[in-house]
Amino acid sequence: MALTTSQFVREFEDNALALFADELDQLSPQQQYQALAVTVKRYYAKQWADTKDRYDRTQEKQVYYFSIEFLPGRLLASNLLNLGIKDTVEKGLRKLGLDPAVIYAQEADPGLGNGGLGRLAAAFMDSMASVGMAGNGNGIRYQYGLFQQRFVDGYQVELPDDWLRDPDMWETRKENRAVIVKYGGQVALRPRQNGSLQAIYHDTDDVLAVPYDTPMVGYQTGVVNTMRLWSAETVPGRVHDLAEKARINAITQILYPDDSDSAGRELRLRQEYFFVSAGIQSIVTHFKRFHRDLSVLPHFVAIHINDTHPAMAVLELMRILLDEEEMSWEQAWQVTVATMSYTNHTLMAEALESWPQAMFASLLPRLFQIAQEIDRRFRLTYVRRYGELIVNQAAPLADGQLRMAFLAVIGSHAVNGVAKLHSELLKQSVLKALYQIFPERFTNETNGITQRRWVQIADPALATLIDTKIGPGWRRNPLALTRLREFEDDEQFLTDLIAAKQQNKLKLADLIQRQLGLTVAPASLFDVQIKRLHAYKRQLLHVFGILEAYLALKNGEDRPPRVHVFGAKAAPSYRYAKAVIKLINAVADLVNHDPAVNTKLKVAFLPNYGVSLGEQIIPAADISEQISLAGTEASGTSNMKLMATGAITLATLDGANIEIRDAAGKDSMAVFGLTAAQVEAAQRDHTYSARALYDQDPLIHRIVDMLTDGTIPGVATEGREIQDELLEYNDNYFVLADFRSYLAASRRLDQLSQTPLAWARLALANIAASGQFAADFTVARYGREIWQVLPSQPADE
Ligand code: BZD
Repeated sequence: MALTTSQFVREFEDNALALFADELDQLSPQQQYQALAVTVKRYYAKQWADTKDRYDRTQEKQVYYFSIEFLPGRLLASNLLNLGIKDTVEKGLRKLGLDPAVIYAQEADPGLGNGGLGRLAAAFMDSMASVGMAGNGNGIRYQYGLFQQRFVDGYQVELPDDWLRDPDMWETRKENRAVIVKYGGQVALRPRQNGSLQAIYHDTDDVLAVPYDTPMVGYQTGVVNTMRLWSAETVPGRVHDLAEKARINAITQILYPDDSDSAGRELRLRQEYFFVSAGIQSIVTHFKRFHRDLSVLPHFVAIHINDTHPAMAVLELMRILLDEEEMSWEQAWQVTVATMSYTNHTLMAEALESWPQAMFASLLPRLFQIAQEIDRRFRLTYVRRYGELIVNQAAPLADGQLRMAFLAVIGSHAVNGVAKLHSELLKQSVLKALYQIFPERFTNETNGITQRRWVQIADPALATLIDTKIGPGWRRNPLALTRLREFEDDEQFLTDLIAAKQQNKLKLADLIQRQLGLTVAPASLFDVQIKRLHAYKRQLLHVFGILEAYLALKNGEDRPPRVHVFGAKAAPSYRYAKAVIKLINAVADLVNHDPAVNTKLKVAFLPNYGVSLGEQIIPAADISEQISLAGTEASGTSNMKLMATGAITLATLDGANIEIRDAAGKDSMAVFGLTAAQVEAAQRDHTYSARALYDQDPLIHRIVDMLTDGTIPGVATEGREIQDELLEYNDNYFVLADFRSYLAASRRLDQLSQTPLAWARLALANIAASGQFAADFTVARYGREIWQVLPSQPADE
């Protein structure tokens, strides 16, 4: 877009005046932000309308990505970058005496997700627009996002995230596209003339689903796709008492704050059906504007089920095809399976959704009938070939439950995990029986990230430095980053790389100072672990590493200075995770205030980790902690973001760490710990004893004792709980088993840090290899292998 600075300034001033009847310098930063957003909206509005119009005219195949979570992050800088006007606009702002960073910070970061799954969904939206794929998001417009986290006395306190208090400047309410979603009631089946059955619904509770569309601006493609989020309202003209109104509003009021856990609550089931039914209805309605025959739906539409939360899309599409389109079961089923695909994001038992049949049947009676019929036919079709046992293990209905992952596999033509190891383990564990029946459906699609946000926007120092060496081509095609390898012996470049990192560390040090009142030396190694707090992610192992360093320093040993940076939210009901949060904060208190160690060791736990805080932490990281127990982390994506900005990974061979090592070279990562196969064997044969390690290893003994012997003030209760998990429950996540090997790997990094150029060379190897983890490539692969949708701007892979 050929926008000049003066044109922008004029338009911005005009919009400010029109919106607030005042000159720019009279406005609050929030008002300035709003005026700027309106200005930017004008720059893409036509492209958005044109994109939709083009999709209607060409009838190219549409992907609908169904996800109960989306974590897009703030959109202003991203929209400017993608429109190709970021530099111009920032210049204009400065000319007006305004600081772009201050204005960007006015935007609320929509926390409409818990973690990796939600962020991945948003990255896919950005990438689909950026490679020119017709990708649509379908989700929930939560009125309150994931809680805001504070620490009070080291404990996590959750505050409501009222992110819509100031208006969201990007969404547009599409009242004319609202649909009705029906719950409860009874269904009567009446034979039709043609022999099929007509479903008649009585006494349903009806809710209006109103869509809010947010533009997904492609990176200099002219493509603007749509993320559609649904909000629940009362149906106009119907009389409701207060309790009913409250029940309706509750549907889209809050995000469930459990990561990798199934809530199993009726409200959650209502939420799932809400956005699934609204989404499917709107897809079918739109489709019917252009086609009569729904049997061709899979040629024009792919629906993706992001984990099992939208798995009832299978049932809802069947319902519409059977009851409203009067298709035969066989044809409806063939259309449904050809349309649907499913991604699994976790192997953890507690995350596997299964609904009590009674609950499901009373809330969604017609869907339950369809589930029963799917189950009946599935058993009938496969029992002879695979036997009772396997069919029982794989059928959607069993033990009074409806098992959503199984329903998703049976109702989809493709199923994938999110990293190689995870996709293999899926086939060996939770989906084993279904893999035997449908081996051809199973694939792997390793996750990806958007370098645009994590490098171009969050790390301009690195981005401009890269430009000087290989030109700006990597900004469109991140694989071009591999050309940086040519400079691994260019000492000047390595020195510049160190300087760019230093600049970012200064900024983070400043943030730590402002937020925590803690002074950290930017010359220290910044050792970062940012992700949800979960036992399997083993923040505890990281804490034990800190305690070891503390003891060594107290003992007079010398160590290179390190700052340990944490960001992590715990699910409000997750006791153990909250205990670890308290422990980290208590250890921070201990070491940060001890003059005997605090020139060498600091702990900074920044509250309220999310996309925006990630943008400030990631560019400053030297070490990326990816230390989950092997076989537990499906992929991880902070591992990719951190490598892209030149952090060196300290990792187990888990999730996408494996692909990262393969890409960057095995010496570019500090690997430690048991392999997934070793963990599996130890679990199977019961050969692991945490107590034995505690008894035999004096260092482990000492550190485990520190949890309860008063060395760490204020953790009497939490320390005991954690100690019990280790010693009484035999350390489910093998923290003690991997401890020595973790320490050794961490010490190797200390060693390496003594030779800054050698360190920088490894950082460079990581940056150079990071391009293959662009989500642009991930969605292109999904398009080729699963959705049968091709990018129109080929991302050259
Ligand atoms: O998905 C995460 C995995 O734990 C990561 O390893 C992986 O990188 C990302 C993206 O594939 N899973 C989740 O984030 N899961 C959830 O957020 C979740 C939320 C609610 C209920 C169940 C799971």
